[in-house]
Amino acid sequence: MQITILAGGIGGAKFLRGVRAACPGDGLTAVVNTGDDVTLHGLRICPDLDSIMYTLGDGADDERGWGRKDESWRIKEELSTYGAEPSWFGLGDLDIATHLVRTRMLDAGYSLTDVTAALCERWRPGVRLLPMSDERCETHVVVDLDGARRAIHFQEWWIRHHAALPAQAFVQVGVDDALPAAGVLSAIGAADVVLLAPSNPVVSIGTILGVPGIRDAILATPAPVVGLSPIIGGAPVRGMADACLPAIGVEVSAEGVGCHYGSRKNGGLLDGWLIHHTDSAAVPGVTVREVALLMTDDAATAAMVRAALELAR
Ligand code: FO1
Repeated sequence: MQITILAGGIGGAKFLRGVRAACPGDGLTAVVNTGDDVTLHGLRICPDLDSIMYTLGDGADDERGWGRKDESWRIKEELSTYGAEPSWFGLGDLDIATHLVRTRMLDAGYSLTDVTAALCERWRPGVRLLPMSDERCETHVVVDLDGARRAIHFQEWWIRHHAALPAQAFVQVGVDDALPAAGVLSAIGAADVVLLAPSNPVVSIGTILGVPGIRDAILATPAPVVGLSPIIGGAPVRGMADACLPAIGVEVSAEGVGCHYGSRKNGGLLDGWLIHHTDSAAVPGVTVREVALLMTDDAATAAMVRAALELAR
């Protein structure tokens, strides 16, 4: 069976571990958010692709959720000693090797898709990782800062400001010139099932859907589309979806996000919507099912995936 998953960073990575555990032998393709990508100190950094690659490749620091386990920060300390800004971004020594290889390959003309495949030769994630686009399509956040309204890079908003500055809007810089990466549209069109991971509906799933052609591919695919709610009991399990949803006028609830995604019967995305058993959600035109949605370990996540595939059937 071919399963295609739209996924973001930390939540997406955990979810993909469960998909891999629940579906051994199936063809698994993740379409990954690259809106968080950033160039710092001359290096091209792809946080969501790296979080997923490290997590599936058993190299991630599970506590932090991003970056490498057994990491050290000597270069970061040296950079701040030089006063080389930004000092707020946590660049680990081991992680820098990934960015050096990626940056060198991109500078040599390889696509981000090819670079990701090359890095995965080492990490063997067991899931094909596709960037949503090979073009730069960075998420910037419109905020009021020092008395002026301005757009700052998502990473600065997320890390330096802990998403505490109210987001007035999210802008995908470069999205008009972005195309889905090679393989993305066919991965959606030829899938037996499409899953929306319990990732941030705005800056992860929403960003992927913002790439011209991807939303239409979801609408057109013959495969059932099932989403899993990232909101449990009115709050995100992790991350800061509650700082993002108000900016697009969506209620921070399983029902709010489900209705935001909408039903494929009337131009939306979903056929099915999995919510946590403590929640309730009425999503017109969408079959809602209540399951345990806490990804406490791979077995729990695999059970969620099996429930989603059951709903898809
Ligand atoms: N998140 C933080 O909260 N602080 C950091 O210093 C930080 C550094 C970092 C470096 C590489 C990387 O791949 C991810 C990093 N993240 C950090 C996580 C990242 O900001 C977010 O996980 C994603 O962009 C959102 O999913």
